[in-house]
Amino acid sequence: MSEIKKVRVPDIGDFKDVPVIEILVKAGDELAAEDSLITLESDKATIEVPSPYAGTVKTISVKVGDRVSEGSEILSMEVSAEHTDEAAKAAQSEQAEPPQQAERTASSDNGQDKAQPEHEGAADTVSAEQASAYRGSARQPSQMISASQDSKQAEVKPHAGPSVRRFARQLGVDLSKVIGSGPKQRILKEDVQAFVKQALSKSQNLGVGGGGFDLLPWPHVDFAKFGPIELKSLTRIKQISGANLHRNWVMIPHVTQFDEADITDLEALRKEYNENQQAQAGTKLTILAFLMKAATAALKKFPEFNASLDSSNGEANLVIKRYYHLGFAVDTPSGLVVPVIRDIDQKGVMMIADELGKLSSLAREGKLKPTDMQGASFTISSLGGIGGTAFTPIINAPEVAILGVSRATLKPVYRNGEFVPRLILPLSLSYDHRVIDGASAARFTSHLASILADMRLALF
Ligand code: CAO
Repeated sequence: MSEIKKVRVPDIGDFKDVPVIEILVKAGDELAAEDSLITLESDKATIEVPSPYAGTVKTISVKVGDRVSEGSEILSMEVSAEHTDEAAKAAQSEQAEPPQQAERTASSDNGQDKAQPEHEGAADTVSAEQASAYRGSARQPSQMISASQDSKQAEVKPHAGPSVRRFARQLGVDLSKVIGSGPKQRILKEDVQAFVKQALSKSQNLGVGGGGFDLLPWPHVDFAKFGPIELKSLTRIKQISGANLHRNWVMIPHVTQFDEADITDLEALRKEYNENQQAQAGTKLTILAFLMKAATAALKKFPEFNASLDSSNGEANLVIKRYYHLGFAVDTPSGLVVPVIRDIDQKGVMMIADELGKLSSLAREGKLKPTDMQGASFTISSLGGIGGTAFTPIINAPEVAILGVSRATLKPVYRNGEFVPRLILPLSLSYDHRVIDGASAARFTSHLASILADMRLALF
């Protein structure tokens, strides 16, 4: 005998109208009790709601972006009567569990998980951003949330769901070493698989690929022996972007192509526009807005630069994107962030400049939403407002190229038998050499430089 049960959001403490950021199941999925159903994210915590029953998902009542509170319907499940009885018994026995036990479970480490598999999800929702855990409708969420938030150990727990944790344990993978590619650096099953693949290929290459020069352990030096020191923790943004940059630098064979664009005429146009229009429009037209437009025209001509590598079916493929969402690096007091302006091909430079200004302000105030930083197909990193002549930007995976821009300076250019002063903009294009050949990169930057010298070329 089976019956249809509606699963609702359980008591989640003081949280109300919490956005759903992930749906972890779909209709037809066979679930075990305690499998995660959805992830909620409030300002302060990430909350994963587990299934109270084992059974089959029939219908899903929520979608990503919906806001839910205690009692909101999540889904309906077909549950065998036997399982509902078991769930009720389990709930009763958990209610009898003393609070200290629940708190210890919430911050338990992997060793404890092994001894108590029924509690394994307790730390699953503890993310680096002080995310907290909620397990089992019969427990007291507020106790568990505070237990997670209070525990320093819990703050650094990897952010992964119960099934991924189980999978990682089966393979003996230490999740703290795995970089998550899901929302908020959440670790997905594919990340664990990629980690294992990488570890296997590393061990195969050990002592062979390095020509006798394998990586040495990181040097640990007592700097205090040499003089006064100060310890400063890295900001959260730097810790996350550092892990991403490290992965991208190590995993992508980068080459950087340097070039120069003559932007004398473009700068004259920009200045004239700003002098005449800025007061009315209220938006400052910057070089970066033109660069985005010009880069998009170049991406249309060279689609492999607006792409990502994909090996999900076991072969290497290129996913060419027919949309033009450009990320741009913003220097903030807490570190580097990369908001994204969408559909650049459908926008004029004024609209782009307006969005640039708004997103840069939000970035500096730390108010960007995760969606403001998603979906880029290509990125521009401009240090032109600060200085420098060239640099080697690191590709923002899974993109395959990034354009670095340095400060434009007046240079003497030989034209028609004489040197004339021209405003020259340095370009540094880093590209993934697995996807892009050097010749294509040189063609791309030459074409981009031509467009910047004469924006009318962006029309073609
Ligand atoms: N050459 C010469 N001058 C430039 C220039 C360039 N390439 N780019 C900008 N400028 C000028 C601007 O015209 C502006 O001058 P005025 O105030 O006289 O008009 C001034 O520099 C400041 O520009 P800006 O930085 O406010 O505006 P922007 O649109 O060029 O850049 C943003 C916006 C968000 C990209 C920038 O503020 C920023 O944060 N840059 C840093 C990005 C970064 O850290 N990259 C490194 C990533 S790898 O670690």
